Amino acid sequence: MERTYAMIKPDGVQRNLVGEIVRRIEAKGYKIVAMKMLQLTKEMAEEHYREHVGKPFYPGLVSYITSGPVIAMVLEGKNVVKGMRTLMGATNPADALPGTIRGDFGLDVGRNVIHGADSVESAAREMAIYFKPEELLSYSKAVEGWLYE
Ligand code: DAT
Ligand code: MG
Repeated sequence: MERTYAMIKPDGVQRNLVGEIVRRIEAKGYKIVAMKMLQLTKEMAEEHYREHVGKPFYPGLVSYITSGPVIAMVLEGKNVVKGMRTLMGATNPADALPGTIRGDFGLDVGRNVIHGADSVESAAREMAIYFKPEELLSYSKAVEGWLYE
């Protein structure tokens, strides 16, 4: 089963949106296989956002993502990488549709509430920044027969 890395950003935590966001993820049917709260170091942020080094928004991005606690998660489910991107909505909340997390809860591209990996490869790279392999749990849930045919 596919896995992705997702993270509720410092604004999501500060705005008391953790429960609402986790509720949406669980209601969709994705399984939480790892979750913790932490505050990113500058080094972790630089590794996480290494594809954006040199872009004009990069310094602000690193200072935002390290500005407070985040909720780091590994999620599992059918096509979860693409599905989480859909649940999150467009990068800029101004373009994100109502019904998506960014569309419902964000205004500014620099405060877009949630991160989600953009490919299976990015997901694997990102989850390794935050979790040891043994922290990713494999378990079954009774509801699976009602989520998957
Ligand atoms: P996403 O988070 O949807 O994967 P991304 O990887 O292109 O988007 O960019 C990472 C983050 O950087 C994004 O969540 C918000 C910020 N960002 C992206 N483009 C930006 C821009 N043009 N101005 C300001 N911040 C931007
Ligand atoms: Mg990205």
